[in-house]
Amino acid sequence: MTRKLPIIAVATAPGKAGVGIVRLSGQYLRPIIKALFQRDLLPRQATLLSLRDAGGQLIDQLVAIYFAAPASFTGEDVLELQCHGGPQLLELVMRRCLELGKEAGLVIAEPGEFTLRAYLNNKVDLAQAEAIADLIDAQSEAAVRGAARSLQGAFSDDINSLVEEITQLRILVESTLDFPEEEIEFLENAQARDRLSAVKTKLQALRNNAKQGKILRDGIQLVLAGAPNVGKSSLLNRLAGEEVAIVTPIAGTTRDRVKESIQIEGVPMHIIDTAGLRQTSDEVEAKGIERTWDAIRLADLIIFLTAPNAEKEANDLRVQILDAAPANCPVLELMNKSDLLDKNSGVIKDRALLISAKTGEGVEALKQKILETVGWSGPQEGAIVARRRHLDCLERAAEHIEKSEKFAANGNNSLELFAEELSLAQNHLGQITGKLLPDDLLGKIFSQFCIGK
Ligand SMILES: Nc1nc2c(ncn2[C@@H]2O[C@H](COP(=O)(O)OP(=O)(O)O)[C@@H](O)[C@H]2O)c(=O)[nH]1
Ligand SMILES: [Mg+2]
Repeated sequence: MTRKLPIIAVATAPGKAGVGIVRLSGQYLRPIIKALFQRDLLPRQATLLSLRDAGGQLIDQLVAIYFAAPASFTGEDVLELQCHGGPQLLELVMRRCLELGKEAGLVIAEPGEFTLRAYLNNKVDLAQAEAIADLIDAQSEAAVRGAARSLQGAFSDDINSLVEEITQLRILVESTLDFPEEEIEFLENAQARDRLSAVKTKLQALRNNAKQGKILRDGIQLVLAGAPNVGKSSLLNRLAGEEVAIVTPIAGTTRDRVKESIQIEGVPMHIIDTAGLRQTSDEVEAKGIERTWDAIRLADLIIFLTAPNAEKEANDLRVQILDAAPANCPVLELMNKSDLLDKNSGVIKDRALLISAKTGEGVEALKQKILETVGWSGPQEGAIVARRRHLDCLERAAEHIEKSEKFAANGNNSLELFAEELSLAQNHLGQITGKLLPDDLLGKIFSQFCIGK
């Protein structure tokens, strides 16, 4: 994975554009530059140049910028060719570069290889490298800002300072282990317990921050489920503000999943409207219902919709849905068609939130309820973006801190185990920024990048 050959790729998105950029990175690009333009380039200067094919015909007039190693994105020599942004033209530029760079071993870059090199050359740590991909993929303004902050190192700094605090604590413990006679009263004297609880508090804050960051990055998979005709598609349309799904009084209208992404206060919500759950002999509808269950099994949040006069079905469905929902996936029960309820007749159920997809009643309150239910605590000053991977590492670290706390409570008899748990917690934190990361995981992370990144 860590090959040393010079690489090339189109860095801009496929399609027509004013400008398209071809980027090269390698340990020593000067011979390739010379071959392309018959001259050297001064670092960090935009130079207008002509690129010609083997027959001397002009391919494009372009602006070239050369970044000399190590002062570049990848830490290697980098050459950026800012061409006109036509797909065919960029193809020709690439081909010509590959032709002239053949001798130097120039090859087409693999997905994420530029960023991988930046990581391997210590230009960014792993969390920052991931933030580059997250910045590019950001689905909302808040996610852009969070990714930019992670890229600047806000998340990594927090991780590193926590690792440092744990290191200090470990040094303290391990030095005591070398002098057994001093072990007595160690935990009290060194205020080890206080320091441990400070670490724990910090870690908890980091986990909360990362949890928010994951919501910003990935958004929420919100599944609308319920019996046919309760108004699931109407609610989707109401939330989306347009007619995305077909609504009719005929039960079984929605047969396939309809997806729509919206934002609630900057939080991306991927709403999945599903086929109503019921027994059916219709083959297509049955397939749709199977897909509904699939969606439920992958949801971050389920809205279980009911309607007046459909309470009987609801009682059966509620159990089945709660059963199929992933652990930790909240199920929000709503009663739709509140406009049909006689508000004075006492049929209003207190258990379910009331809304009307038809009139819009309760929909604003529902949006707030959704944010609250997924644990969104509003736009934060220092928000970052985070991934499942980060949350997993933080969770494992927290488990080891918990264990170390138990050993600390045991007094001096368990000092060694105490230190061991601290070290394990550190390892998991280190994986976030890439220290102590297994190699296969590294490949997996970077292969998810797009080509040219
Ligand atoms: N009165 C009233 N009718 C609604 C409301 N929401 C949906 N409906 C009607 O209920 C029927 C079924 O709606 P639809 O959204 O297709 O339900 P789905 O099968 O759950 O997707 C349609 O005739 C809708 O116009 C509501 O809030 N109030
Ligand atoms: Mg429907």
